[in-house]
Amino acid sequence: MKFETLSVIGLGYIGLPTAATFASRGLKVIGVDVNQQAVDTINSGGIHIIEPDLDIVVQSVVQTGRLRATTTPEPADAFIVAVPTPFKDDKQPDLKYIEAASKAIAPVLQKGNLVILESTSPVGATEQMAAWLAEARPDLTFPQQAGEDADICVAHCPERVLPGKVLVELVNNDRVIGGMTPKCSQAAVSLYKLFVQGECVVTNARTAEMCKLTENSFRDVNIAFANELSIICDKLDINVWELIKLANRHPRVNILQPGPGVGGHCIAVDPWFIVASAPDEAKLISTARQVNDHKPEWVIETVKSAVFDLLQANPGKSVKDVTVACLGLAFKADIDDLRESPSLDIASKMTDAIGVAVVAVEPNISADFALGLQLDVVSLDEAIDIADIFIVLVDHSDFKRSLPELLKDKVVIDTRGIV
Ligand code: SAJ
Repeated sequence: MKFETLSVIGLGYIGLPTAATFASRGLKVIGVDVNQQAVDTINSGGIHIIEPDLDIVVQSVVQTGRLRATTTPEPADAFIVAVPTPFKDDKQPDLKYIEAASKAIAPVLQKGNLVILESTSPVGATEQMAAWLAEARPDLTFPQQAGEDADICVAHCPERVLPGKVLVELVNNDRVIGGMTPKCSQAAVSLYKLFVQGECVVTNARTAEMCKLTENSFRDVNIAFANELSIICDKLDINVWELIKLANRHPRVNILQPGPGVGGHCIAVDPWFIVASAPDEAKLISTARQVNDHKPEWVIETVKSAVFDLLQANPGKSVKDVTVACLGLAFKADIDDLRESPSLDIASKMTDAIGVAVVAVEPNISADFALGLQLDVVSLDEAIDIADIFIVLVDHSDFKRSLPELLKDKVVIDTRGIV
């Protein structure tokens, strides 16, 4: 299959780097997003997210006319759907963005097109997307109706790139390609091979869906183990960081790092898709989610004890005279992404939970963005001057360099083990 034009639906953390990378390999890429502001920013050569080197690539492909953004889908040889797949209040997957994307591209589909779902999805979502497309376009045939003879090929090719290293991992990681038929898989392989240097490994759509969920659940369960250890060690007065370093000297032990909880739109979400599909069977996966989700509450309780100790030592002070500085709001180091961030959760709940004043420091967000957070966001220097207690919530590289010295004589709760 030959591809000249590609349309990427959803220009977020995955869609935009993917669109830009394809464009940098010579494809004519049409990026589609419902957010007019994002579309305008991209068309002016800028980016609306933080990801190392992405600005340079986007600027170059927009300048050469290889990437153009719009809010209205246009015909193309292939379509990549990279929209969010959140969960609802009851932790059931919410496919409304995939449904909307399917309905938006259906009118411009043409015989011979390939449609790829990249969004992390519950098992069965690719078949569901194909069903929505078929419903909207009864004049075309789809793999669920015509198998290998279908007019439109459909595949699931989950993204697996690490935020902060997206451009490198997009090219180097192996790619799981799950076509609804072998022909669909081959079509998708020939598209990704335009830039993927890793191996493109073929399977079916359901296995590809489950594979992505499995990878993130594996990590979630392992982080839960580290988080549980940190709570046990606190109780037993053992330094968990030292403990993990020691245990990891065993040739078959590799424990991950505890933190304030698990954030992001992936690891904190995807395991619930497995639980939703097999609620009685997915016991460990569900417990791990609960352990990780509980960690922010535990951090707040720890801060409460520190505040209590501080007031005991300073009888003239009352709780509202105490200022707690939350250092970091992003869900992990060196990014600006606050989605599902346990750090933001902790900072936002602290005043109500304990009664202290809270200031927050997040070097990776703009002043304008900070204004919308309903938090007193200050510079690190200002926080050092005014706060009584410091909680290290994110291990940003800058923090790793400066905090050990800056917090030397301060009351510190270090959820990341960097000071
Ligand atoms: N975390 C810890 N301790 C650790 C590692 C991570 O507390 O030892 C926390 C982080 O601070 C963060 C959360 O876990 O809050 C998730 O961070 P992460 O770096 O583990 O993963 P993500 O969410 O940035 O990206 C993951 C990756 N999946 C795996 O590594 C299996 C990435 O490859 C996926 O593409 C991405 O999810 C996704 O989009 O699904």
